[in-house]
Amino acid sequence: MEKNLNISLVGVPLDYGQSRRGVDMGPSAIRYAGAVARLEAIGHQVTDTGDIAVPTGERVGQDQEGLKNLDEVTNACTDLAERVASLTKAEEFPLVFGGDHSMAIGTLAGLSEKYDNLGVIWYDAHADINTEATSPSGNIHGMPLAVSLGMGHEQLVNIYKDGKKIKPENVVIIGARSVDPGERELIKELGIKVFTMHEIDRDGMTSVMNQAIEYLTAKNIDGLHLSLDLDGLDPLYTPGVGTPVPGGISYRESHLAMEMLQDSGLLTSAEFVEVNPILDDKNGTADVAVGLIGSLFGEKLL
Ligand code: Z70
Ligand code: MN
Ligand code: MN
Ligand code: MN
Repeated sequence: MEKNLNISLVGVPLDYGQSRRGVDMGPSAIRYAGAVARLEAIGHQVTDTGDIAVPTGERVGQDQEGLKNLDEVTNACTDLAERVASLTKAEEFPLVFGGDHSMAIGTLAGLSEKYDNLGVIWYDAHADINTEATSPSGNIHGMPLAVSLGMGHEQLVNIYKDGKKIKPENVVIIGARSVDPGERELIKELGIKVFTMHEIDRDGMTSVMNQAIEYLTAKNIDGLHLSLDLDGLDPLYTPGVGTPVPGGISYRESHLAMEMLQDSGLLTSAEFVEVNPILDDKNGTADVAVGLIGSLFGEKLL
């Protein structure tokens, strides 16, 4: 990654992919925590392209075939895919703020316009690889990885363009510690690379990130996307998320992971999702997100 990128921010004030209100305010919270100034101080050129339009107010969504708010999520992800595709076309680096994680369906769909062999790092307590057949909740934020791999409801799978947007062998999940039975099966069936909390504790984050980067490099990826769910960190550091899971990645491990991604020079896009200011403590989760953005984009300690 270059030292002065042209970074374009996109906000996705989406909360239809899950059941707790407030995560639609995530993009505002991350901006308020100083994301633009932080990136500019590193030397990057930053353009805030604003938010994707998502219907607000009282919930208008309808459940369809075991999926909550299917049309609302579809519409937002379609708009996001178009925005992301136009940014990569303009050689801008897309940096997307959420919003619940269902938005990743749109981000990855948009990225698929430019990248045929995209690598994806999924930094999350969850695997987000349910389909409507395996989901315990019907929440689409538990499904974006499956959908992007071509599995699940066809309305979601065919967002922006028909079919799968990424390859299973190009995905690395980091931080998983809450995986549903159907997700476990699909992970095994597809052979997806997962570093759970067990591997992080046993081998250390340095080893895990080195392995992840080596693994993806060996796939000859033509771009690398980081999809970072703030619930990947331990809720001690990021309480402002809808589904906190104890025993998570530490603040220091997360900064190290971001610094190692920066040093890899591979990153071509990123998203920071699931910041919920209503559940947060003094916007601390957005502060952590902005700190991680600093490390990811080349802030140095000395
Ligand atoms: C569960 C489901 C999830 C985030 C919760 C939870 C998914 N596996 N994802 N919080 N970010 O409902 O599918
Ligand atoms: Mn809303
Ligand atoms: Mn997630
Ligand atoms: Mn999660």
